[in-house]
Amino acid sequence: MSAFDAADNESDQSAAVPAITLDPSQVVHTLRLQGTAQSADAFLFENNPSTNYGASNYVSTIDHFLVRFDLAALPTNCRIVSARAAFYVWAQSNYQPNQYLDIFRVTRAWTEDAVTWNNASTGVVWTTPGGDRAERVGRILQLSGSANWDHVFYPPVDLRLLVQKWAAGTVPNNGLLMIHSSLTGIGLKASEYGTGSAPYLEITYTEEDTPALYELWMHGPFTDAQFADPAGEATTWGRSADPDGDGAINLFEYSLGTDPNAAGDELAGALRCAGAGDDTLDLTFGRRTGATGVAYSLERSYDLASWSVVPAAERSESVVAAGEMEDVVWQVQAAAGQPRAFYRLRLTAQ
Ligand SMILES: [Ca+2]
Ligand SMILES: [Ca+2]
Ligand SMILES: [Ca+2]
Repeated sequence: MSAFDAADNESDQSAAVPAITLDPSQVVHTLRLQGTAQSADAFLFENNPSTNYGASNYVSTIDHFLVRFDLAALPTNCRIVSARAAFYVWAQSNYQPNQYLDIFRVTRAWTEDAVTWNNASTGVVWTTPGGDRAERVGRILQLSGSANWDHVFYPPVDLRLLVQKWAAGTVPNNGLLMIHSSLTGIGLKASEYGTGSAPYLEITYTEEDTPALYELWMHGPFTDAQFADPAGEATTWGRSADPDGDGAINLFEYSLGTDPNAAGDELAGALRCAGAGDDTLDLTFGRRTGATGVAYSLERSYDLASWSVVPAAERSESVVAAGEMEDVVWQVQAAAGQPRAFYRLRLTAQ
């Protein structure tokens, strides 16, 4: 390729550019879900607990608001790159500072034309009136000023992790519950109002495999009731919590494939040792395939007092894939002049 300047002088030819073959699985797709064909929603009012507002296209002041987007077009096995939900406010009254709209994951199925404050569907009551929910997945800080908070979409809420769980079937897609916990009055529009102001969920994704995220794994050992307790993030289900008190935080239990609800399991024996030949040692451990958010390193000591990291260049690695977990073998050579050596595995949260 060459270029020409204004005087029509031609530049030197550039070097040939090799053709790039794009992996089809890495192509980013966009899915925008909005309106009555792609979502269902309903307002819930504590003062009218038996009235269905599934067909209402707006309300002047919300109490609770349910919305569920139809994810049928999303592949089960995919990687969510981004997912953002937005809601249209058309009025604000009695503004007070430090007020939020909190958004939760809904844990019970509901039907748009029958859901009320008391009932999820016809003849089925919520366990918690106003909607059964687990963890909060987002919140919107209310700001004053009609320029930003009247006839406009709120800033979008990041729902990437939740949509990844819905896509993979980790948790069922029962939608979102917005709770108006504030003193500020908010008027909101629903899917029936038209696509210019209906709530929307915009997803970008690739057809790569579902990633091995802690946030997906945690729905195995922990329950919705536990996720519903915000304090549980520090004590029960969060990455840094250690509910079984065995010294391994949940992130490390996830990383090693151990049980976060059982102390005294295989953590102490995570690193298995076998002689592989003269002066050669095989150190084996189980690692979650594709684990993210954690780094694994090997440490060595000659006296059990002073430890140092074994540089990656001083160990060879071989991996035997086995589904969700893989066996990793780090082979090390005996250190010259040392009658004995001790090894330990170190996990570091990132
Ligand atoms: Ca509706
Ligand atoms: Ca633990
Ligand atoms: Ca454990």
